[in-house]
Amino acid sequence: MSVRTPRLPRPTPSRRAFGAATVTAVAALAAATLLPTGQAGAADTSLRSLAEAKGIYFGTAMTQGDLNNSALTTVAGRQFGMLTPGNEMKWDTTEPSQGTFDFAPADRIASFAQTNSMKLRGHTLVWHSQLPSWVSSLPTAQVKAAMENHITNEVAHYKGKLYSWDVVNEPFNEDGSFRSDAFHNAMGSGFVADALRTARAADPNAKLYLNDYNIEGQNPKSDAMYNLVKSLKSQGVPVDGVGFQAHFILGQVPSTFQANLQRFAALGVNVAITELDDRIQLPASTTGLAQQAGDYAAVVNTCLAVTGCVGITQWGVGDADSWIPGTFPGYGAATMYDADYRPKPAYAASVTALGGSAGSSPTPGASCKVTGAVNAWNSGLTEDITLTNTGSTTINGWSLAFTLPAGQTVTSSWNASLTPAGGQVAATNLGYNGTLAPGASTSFGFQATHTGKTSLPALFSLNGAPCTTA
Ligand code: 9MR
Repeated sequence: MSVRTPRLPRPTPSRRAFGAATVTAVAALAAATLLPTGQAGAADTSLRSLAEAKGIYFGTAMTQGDLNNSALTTVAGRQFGMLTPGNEMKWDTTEPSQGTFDFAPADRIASFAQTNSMKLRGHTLVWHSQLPSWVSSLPTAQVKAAMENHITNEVAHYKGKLYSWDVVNEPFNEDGSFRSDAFHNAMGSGFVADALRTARAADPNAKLYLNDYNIEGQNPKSDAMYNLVKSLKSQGVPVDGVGFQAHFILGQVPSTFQANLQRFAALGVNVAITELDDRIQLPASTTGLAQQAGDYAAVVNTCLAVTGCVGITQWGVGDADSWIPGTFPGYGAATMYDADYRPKPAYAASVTALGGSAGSSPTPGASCKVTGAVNAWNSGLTEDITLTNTGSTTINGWSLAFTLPAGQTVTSSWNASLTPAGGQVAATNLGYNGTLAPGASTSFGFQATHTGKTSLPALFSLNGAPCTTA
């Protein structure tokens, strides 16, 4: 994959360099004829496949501890094609004391990515935060050499293994002035060019990014980033992309988002959404979750609309592993998956924005199968659902998420506990039927009112992983 071709025209739909090789096969699958039930054929409707079919990636962030959470890793591997270590590549982990490097934690994340055929974003080399105190205590005259040595060693360790590096993270204050940190204090704004050049020398193929928050819309901070990138490009400094973290507040995706990404792309750099989340005041209401779905769809549509937007990364897999509640007390529910890794409306909205059908979810290799039957009358119906464990490991405790056809509202259920009763439903096992050995099935059912649509629910996923429905 060429590093220096963002200006070159690319054929539709692979108008981006990313994922072009998979476009034909996935597009062919996506075009599979719909079956009479409204379920797609063998199409893989994961975020990663749908994104790749559009020529972009959909990624997530994981930390070391996440590797022990099987519900999380299952969703991560199936749904996301790009991975960013949440903390493990930061300076305090990789060079905790001067000249002593530790890449073991990040290597564990890299290995997970490799096992699951995910690409990696390196995050981050030069940042004022999560910086060991020895760096900020250095005499000013020694900071440049320490920075270059840090970059050289870390980038060399991952040479050829990373898609991109966030070389400099969060260099600006909100008013567009440079943040006064160890690097700016020692080198002035020239630290950015020096860091980029050092990284390029250590790995000529990784795409080199500048990354920041609150630069998604047009404002003094994004103006500063724009002017910096323009100046770097005019000096021939190797900068390949700008990362827009996109830590949004519900309902506040900036109206200038697309125009802003567009002006950066016009400078000849790629743009990427690097840390997407959308925080909601807790408890999240149904209306809030619907607004969040709209926000996610807006982000996906924005990236798709901007040639040069290479992909989107969500910061964390599910609400349980998001940084938001710890930093913004009273806020949370910021990702596409709930605390039990069940897809939320934002997931369905993202799938739809990527051209998938929220009503079809079969995935090759899925470990669950769902069949159902409906008995409908004027304004009511009963549905019997059978869930089969088609995987090779025993399921201990299950939660089957699905989307009801519009107008259906559950009024009672049996053999499972159903919450909530409208729209997105989660059916959870009762005490007696939580264990499903490989090949085993269990059935539950519910009664619902309807307003004309009497079809079966759609988008079934078991503990966060999509089920087949044939
Ligand atoms: O997700 C990271 C969290 O685990 C750390 O505690 C936090 C410390 O600053 O950093 C988080 O990630 C940050 C990212 O590296 C840069 N942009 C802001 C993110 C949220 O703080």
